[in-house]
Amino acid sequence: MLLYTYRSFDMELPTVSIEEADYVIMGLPFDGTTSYKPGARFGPVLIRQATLNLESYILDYDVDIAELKIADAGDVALPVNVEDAIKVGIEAIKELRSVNRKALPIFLGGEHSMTYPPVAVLKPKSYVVFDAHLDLRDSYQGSRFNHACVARRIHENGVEVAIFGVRSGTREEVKYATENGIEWVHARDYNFDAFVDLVASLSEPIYVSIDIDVFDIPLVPETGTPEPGGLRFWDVVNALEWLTERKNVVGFDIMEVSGDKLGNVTSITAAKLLFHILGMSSR
Ligand SMILES: [Mn+2]
Repeated sequence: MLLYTYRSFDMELPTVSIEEADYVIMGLPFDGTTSYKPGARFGPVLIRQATLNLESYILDYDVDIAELKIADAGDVALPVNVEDAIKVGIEAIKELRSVNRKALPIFLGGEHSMTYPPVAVLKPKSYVVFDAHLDLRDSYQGSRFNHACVARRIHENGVEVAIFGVRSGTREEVKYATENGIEWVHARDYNFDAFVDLVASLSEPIYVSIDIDVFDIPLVPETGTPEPGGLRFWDVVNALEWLTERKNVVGFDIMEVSGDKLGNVTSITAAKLLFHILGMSSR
């Protein structure tokens, strides 16, 4: 067996084997450190199912993503303990990369602690994250690998960190960001120019994480820790287009999609974003 994964739905896309793929989707279904609304373990299934509603032709780019070579590696079977889950995730991604090193990976979460495995394997120089939260806590609810600590752990490994769409954090997190040169933009101050100003000078390669809670609540009501006052769909798409056109992006994730009902609003937002990422990355 290539990878210990499973898959409950097929995406509404023709897929190829991992060996021949230019893009690989992999699910990291985990909600072991969720602090408020549970259900992120269903995120990858919900996103795949929500693709059934979408056209594979992306108007914006004149690209039909059904013509791309996309593989679905399934969902990694993760244990409940976060540190064990991170180890298993790392092994699965290493195995994926041993089969195909060139394909662009897109990971579907799962709560934000599942961004550790891809970053550990892909070793980017910069981490660009869209998130309502700073995620710069040293420890939360007894774990240094809680979803609320992910940006801090990544930064401690020498990775440059830039955070967009923030409207939640602690005084300590803000202090840590200031003292450690971590740039972040409040959702109220977010605009395209502010994004470009900050990311233009980041070192490459870049890993991009989209915590789905960066969007305003009507777009993403089913997520672990919703926050009002978020970004619009096109804010994020425009920013990602700039990055994929001009920078070396080695991987994406879409995290914190949650819920227990097929077709929920958050999964539709995430699936549409996934299709846009595939479309823009193929240009
Ligand atoms: Mn968040």
